[in-house]
Amino acid sequence: VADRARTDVAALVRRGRDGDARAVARLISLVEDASPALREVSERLVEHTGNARVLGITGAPGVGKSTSTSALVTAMRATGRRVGVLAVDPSSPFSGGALLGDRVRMQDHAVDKGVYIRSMASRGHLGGLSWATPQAVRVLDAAGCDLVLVETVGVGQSEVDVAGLADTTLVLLAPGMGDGIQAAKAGILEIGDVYVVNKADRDGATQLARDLRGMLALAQRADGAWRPPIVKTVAVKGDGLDALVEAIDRHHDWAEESGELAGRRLRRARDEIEAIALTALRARFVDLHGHADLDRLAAEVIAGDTDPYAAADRVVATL
Ligand SMILES: Nc1nc2c(ncn2[C@@H]2O[C@H](COP(=O)(O)OP(=O)(O)OP(=O)(O)O)[C@@H](O)[C@H]2O)c(=O)[nH]1
Ligand SMILES: [Mg+2]
Repeated sequence: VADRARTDVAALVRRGRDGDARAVARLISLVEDASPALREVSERLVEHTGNARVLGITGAPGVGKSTSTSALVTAMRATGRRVGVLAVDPSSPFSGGALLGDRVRMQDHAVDKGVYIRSMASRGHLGGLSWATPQAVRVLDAAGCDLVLVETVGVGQSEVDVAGLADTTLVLLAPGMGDGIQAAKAGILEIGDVYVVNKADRDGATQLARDLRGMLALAQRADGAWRPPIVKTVAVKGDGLDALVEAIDRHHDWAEESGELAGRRLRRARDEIEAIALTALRARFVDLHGHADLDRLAAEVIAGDTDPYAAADRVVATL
């Protein structure tokens, strides 16, 4: 409550929209910390959003996501687009090494006014990435970014989460990392709109691209469906970046024309509402039904006075 009293959200949003990077950073912090001001932030942002395209970038640790993100920022800036970057670290808040590396690499862009860069720890939030990232994307959208890049390490569920968040999802692979097997295992064959074989300067890149093409060809796709292209890059040198930008733009155009983009955005908003509602319900459940209350119901179940379904119905009816 003290936080709300101190935070002039309206002024922050105004400054953020004027391109004040510190205001943007502050807004993202409010989101990330689930500040009491979060509701007002969300409310005040909404009329300024809907312009940014969201590009998800995922792949196994070390494939070159951050290097590619940085190279993409350079390429996108060259076309005059304002760019926001969210590097989401799905690991615990205590292992900051990867983030530090990202920050160092991203310093290339530190003096560019048209670029916002932010690392976010997804911490142990219920729902991980899905929780704060959409709001952080909205902050950058409202701040006038034409494009928001969301980088996340492809471990566990996070790459699927990033695909749910993005208008276009890039899946990165690199030779010599056992990615062929990883691709099939992690289900990344379903989530990529554009596949990137990075480190194309290394042995095995051509073979990896060929294997990947073979695996993608096995997927059933309806007529008129998007066929994900494979682009080879050497992110450290910027090689292949023009072709990558072209593939991204082509996917965007297709998604817009086919209705896929509208469908994804609708699904995304729906998921977000559901996640917020369920979080609120859970909080209310805990508020209303402390241990004592549940223990009493449990005792009734044990005594044979009621069954667990009836007991649960009674609880749900109060929410
Ligand atoms: N040879 C070669 N090395 C590359 C290329 N792209 C990136 N690297 C190197 O690969 C290493 C990992 O690159 P990052 O961009 O940090 O990879 P990442 O996927 O972001 O890694 P995490 O965030 O830790 O998952 C770095 O040493 C890069 O310099 C490339 O095209 N060719
Ligand atoms: Mg990285």
